[in-house]
Amino acid sequence: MTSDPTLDDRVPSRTQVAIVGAGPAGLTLGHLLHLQGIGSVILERSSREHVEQRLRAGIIEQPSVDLLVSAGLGDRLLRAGMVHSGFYLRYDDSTHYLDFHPHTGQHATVYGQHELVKDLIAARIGTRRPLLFDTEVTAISPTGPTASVRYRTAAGEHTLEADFVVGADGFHGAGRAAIPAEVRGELIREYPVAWLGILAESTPAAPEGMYCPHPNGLSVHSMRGPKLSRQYLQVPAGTELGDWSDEQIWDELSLRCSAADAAPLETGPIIERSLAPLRSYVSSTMQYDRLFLAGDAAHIVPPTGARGLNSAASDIYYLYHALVAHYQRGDDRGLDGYSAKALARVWKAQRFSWWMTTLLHTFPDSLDYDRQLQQTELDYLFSSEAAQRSLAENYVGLPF
Ligand code: RFL
Ligand code: PHB
Repeated sequence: MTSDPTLDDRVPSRTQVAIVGAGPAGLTLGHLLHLQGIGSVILERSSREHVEQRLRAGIIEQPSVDLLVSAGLGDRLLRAGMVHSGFYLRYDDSTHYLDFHPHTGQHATVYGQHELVKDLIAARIGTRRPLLFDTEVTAISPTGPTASVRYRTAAGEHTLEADFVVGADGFHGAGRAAIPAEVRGELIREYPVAWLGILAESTPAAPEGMYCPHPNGLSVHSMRGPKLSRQYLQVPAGTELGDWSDEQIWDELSLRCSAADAAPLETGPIIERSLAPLRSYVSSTMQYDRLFLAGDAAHIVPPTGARGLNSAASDIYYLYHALVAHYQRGDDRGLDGYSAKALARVWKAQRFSWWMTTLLHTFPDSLDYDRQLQQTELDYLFSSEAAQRSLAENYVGLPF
């Protein structure tokens, strides 16, 4: 076993809040509760190395940054994160810039999710509260006078009792499955496309993020550093990573982002590839008795609007305040109203993600009519300050 304070023998058989999943949602909640003296145990299926290296989100909105900074979790984020005042949109041979700052006074921060997860894990270990890796939750019992969680480690099966269980265990976790199917409605929209993502040792295509809608499909050009680009290609659903050679990826990225007013795209060694299907999902309830869902466990969006991690942060903000009111003042109104409050903001993120997704992709079944609407919407965006303001306030993040 390891020498960090996550050893099995430090884990109590009872805690106040059992948190399933050491992603951004679970780790942030555990830390916020710790600051208020509320105990938790975090159980994570994967290894520490795996969660610290899993490449995902990059765009962190202002309310999420504020939440992390207020909890003392933002030091490295503020030091190493790249402040982006807006983003570029390149189409029809020309490049446009949309500046959020004049409309909102705010900006977005580009900081790799895995770097954030490293910071959150280091902070958790600093609190000496339990965080178990390689620990899979196999069953959650949320009803009765106490909740319980069954989990499996290399040492065998165990049970943890808790006042509450938080399912912050992502889209494929055990949390949502513990809500009976007859209680939980599901709202789903699947798109016939996916994003093939690369991390490459090359200079980013533009000084800030850039979206390039193109008849072949969208390309997205983001970054993780001055010589480290993060880029995405819209590909058909069902594509496999091996279907594309490095050369084909660079050719297609270069084609989609080419413009008369732009330098050619710099290429370089591709150091990581990933595939993400584009789908939207919302669970109609985020609470069942003593179980609360947060983040991707309850809802996902296509990555186009860069909202997923940020929606997880708003859930955590509401749930944290509700748990503090319960423990410190015996006030359960926040817990009772959690699902409705969290879902109201989740739906705003769903709306924005749907809008960005339909605006920027070329779908295989798009009609000429749809393409004309996209063109008109883009033209409207760059001719209307009101439209720019609306996009800007959503991209930097609506208040929690
Ligand atoms: P996570 O990060 O999936 O963490 C859940 C954790 O739970 C563990 N787990 C279990 N542990 C114990 N027992 C079980 N039975 C378990 N089942 C699962 C998992 O191992 C995992 O460690 O969920 P969380 O915390 O809700 O965070 C959500 C975000 O990860 C996600 O929404 C974002 O990555 C989405 N996303 C983006 N969001 C943004 O806000 N801005 C972006 O720029 C952005 N870009 C992206 C993205 C997601 C992408 N992909 C890969 C889908 C770009 C991409 C390409
Ligand atoms: C990213 O930097 O990973 C990124 C950028 C823009 C998006 C999604 C993800 O819409």
